[in-house]
Amino acid sequence: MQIQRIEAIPFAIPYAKTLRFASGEVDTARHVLVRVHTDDGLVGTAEAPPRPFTYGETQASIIAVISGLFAPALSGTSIFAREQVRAALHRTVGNPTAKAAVDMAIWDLVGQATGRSVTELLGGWTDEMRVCHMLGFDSPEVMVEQARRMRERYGITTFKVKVGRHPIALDVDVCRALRTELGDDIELYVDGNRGWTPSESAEAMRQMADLGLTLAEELCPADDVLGRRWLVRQSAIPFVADESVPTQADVTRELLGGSATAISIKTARTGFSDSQRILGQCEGLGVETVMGNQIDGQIGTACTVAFGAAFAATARRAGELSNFLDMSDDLLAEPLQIVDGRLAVRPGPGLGLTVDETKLAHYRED
Ligand code: MUC
Ligand code: MG
Repeated sequence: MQIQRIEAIPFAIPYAKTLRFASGEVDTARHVLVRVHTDDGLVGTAEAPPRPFTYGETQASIIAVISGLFAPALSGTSIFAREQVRAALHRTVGNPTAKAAVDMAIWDLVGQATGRSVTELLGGWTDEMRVCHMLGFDSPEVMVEQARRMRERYGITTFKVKVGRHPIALDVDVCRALRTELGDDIELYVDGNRGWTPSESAEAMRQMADLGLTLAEELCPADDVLGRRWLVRQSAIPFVADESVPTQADVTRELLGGSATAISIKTARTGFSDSQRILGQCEGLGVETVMGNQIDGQIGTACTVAFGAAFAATARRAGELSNFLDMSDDLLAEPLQIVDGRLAVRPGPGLGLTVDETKLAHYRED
């Protein structure tokens, strides 16, 4: 069962509501659908979301690296030789979401070929996760209203609040309003996307100390090396590294350097193979993880839940699995459903994904 060819198809689906955060904004999901074909007719599916403000990748660069380097390097490789696949991908530096999508599409093939779901192959812990919704920048009234709607309509009770604005009161007011209006039974945590300095971050966390926040993510840049260590030392809650940890070595550096005390695992950037390694690293070091969101569509979200549900350590917390609700449409023939605040792993072998070919024809850009 050998890899024969790889398609990298650009598509664009508008958002119903623009997501704004400290490092950028997204109003259209301009992603790349990755399809890995085998010599006996199986097709593995995943998607790569270009995030130039986080990893430097663009839709064009993802297509170029997959078509120009990864496809020729992998042609003829067995889908079961995952270490060979990984070695071939890692010969190229960077390009995390392009590598991750190819890796996950090949895991999808392994599942299809063996009649097992990817979740079973990875760890088989459970078949669903609690969902956390990400709230982008807006006024306190609008953000409270969105959270309320997510709770009423989908049963979601965990929210990651985007922060990192100036003045910091803009974000402090939002978090306070969410806690006051929605009560004590919702979980709230914050993600600064490097928007603040270490001292602004410390001041904001002081002002929000009574709000029962559970995690603080990338409040300031990891490149503020000493400032970030100073901030993390005084943090009363786990400090999550997200965009500062696209590789295993980055995880080691951030944790051992004292610049983070928890890790966001994003299958969109480390696929299944490297996410598995990062999870092992974190468990071995006694560090908590959260399943993060790379502003994923439904295919990316199905990948995140497939991985998150596979392990006890990743299924413990709510995973960031609902960004697709803010999109106007998607590519899956059977849309993902969040019910009672939970998202189930897709049934069936592999990742269980069927692309609606009419929708793909409509949204593809090549
Ligand atoms: C997140 O958790 O930061 C926004 C930027 C990025 O790289 O990912 C998203 C969500
Ligand atoms: Mg983040």
